[in-house]
Amino acid sequence: MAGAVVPSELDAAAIRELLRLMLRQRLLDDLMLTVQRQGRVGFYGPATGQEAAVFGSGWALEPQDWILPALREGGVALMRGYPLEDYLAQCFGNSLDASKGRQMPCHYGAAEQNYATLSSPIATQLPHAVGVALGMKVQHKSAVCVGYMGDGATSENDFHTSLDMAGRLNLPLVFVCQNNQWAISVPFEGQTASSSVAIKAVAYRMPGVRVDGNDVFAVYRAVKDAVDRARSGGGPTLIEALTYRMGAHSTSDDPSRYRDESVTEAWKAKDPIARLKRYCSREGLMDEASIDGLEKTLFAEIRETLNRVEAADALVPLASMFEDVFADRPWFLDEQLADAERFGVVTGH
Ligand SMILES: Cc1ncc(C[n+]2csc(CCOP(=O)(O)OP(=O)(O)O)c2C)c(N)n1
Ligand SMILES: [Mg+2]
Repeated sequence: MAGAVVPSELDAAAIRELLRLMLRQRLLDDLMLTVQRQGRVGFYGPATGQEAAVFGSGWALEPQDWILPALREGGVALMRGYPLEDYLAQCFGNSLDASKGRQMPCHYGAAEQNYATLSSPIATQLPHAVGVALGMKVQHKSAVCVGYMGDGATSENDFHTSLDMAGRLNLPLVFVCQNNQWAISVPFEGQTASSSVAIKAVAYRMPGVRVDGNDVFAVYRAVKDAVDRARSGGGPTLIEALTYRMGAHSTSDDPSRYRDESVTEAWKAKDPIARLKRYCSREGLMDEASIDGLEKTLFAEIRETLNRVEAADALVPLASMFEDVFADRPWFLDEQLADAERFGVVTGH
């Protein structure tokens, strides 16, 4: 990072930890893409190329803060202590999965980390973020809510109503948009008349900040300032972390069919992890040999956890679909369960 401006709060240990988290996410994403291609999980949505936006923003939060995520922020749950076992079990949807296989893979929910479960319809998490932030304000909590989204989400009604209400009510809410310049096959300029995401804040009387989303220090600085302001009653901010989706939208997508991959190659030169590695070597925080060693250790840890989680593969009993909705199961579900057992649809309950 030539000319990197390093926030004073980030000491050497913090920078090394950020590098570790970003490297681990890259290795995890690469491995999970292979695992999906081998038919072992049904779906995966990587954050490849966006790690600075994910971890730079997550680092700015306090434990009492809440996160309403979009698809690519699973790493924020991990950095807050969500166990890798749980992350992987959620992808497999097996008997170790806290959501009992009822969600698509990558739809992590980490209650202990104040990380709400992602819901697939884009931007629907933003009105939820408004609700959480309103609750925090009414209860005078020293907490902030972060609502994440992609660039495509900023064309949704839910985005606009959420910014409007957050601005009007001066909520402790930080909107973080990872602008990776694509909404599946639709490029940024193809889906909005706005010249940026950040400019959309103007209409809702809040600051709109565009930051280099591949510079982990810059993302941290922008989000930390917004979080501090929100916490002290200064109201919401919209942050646009400008980055690039280096791979496919998800495992269900092939970007070579609709975009010029020479542009992707050019963005690879701005790879956030390569930039942070160079910074660490240059500043003597970690030399190349130690970084290589760290990658090997991280990969071994991921492989070991993956093998353990996959080996525990046992399907969630079908009868569990009658559980968890009501504290006391109503008569009609009892009746349906009895029918399902009678016809042999569910067994062993
Ligand atoms: C309301 C709604 N419309 C369409 C879809 C299908 N869909 C899933 S992800 C996606 C694109 C999201 O793009 P963006 O918000 O930029 O996030 P990114 O995936 O690039 O991180 C679309 C259109 C959806 N999930 N929900
Ligand atoms: Mg996008």
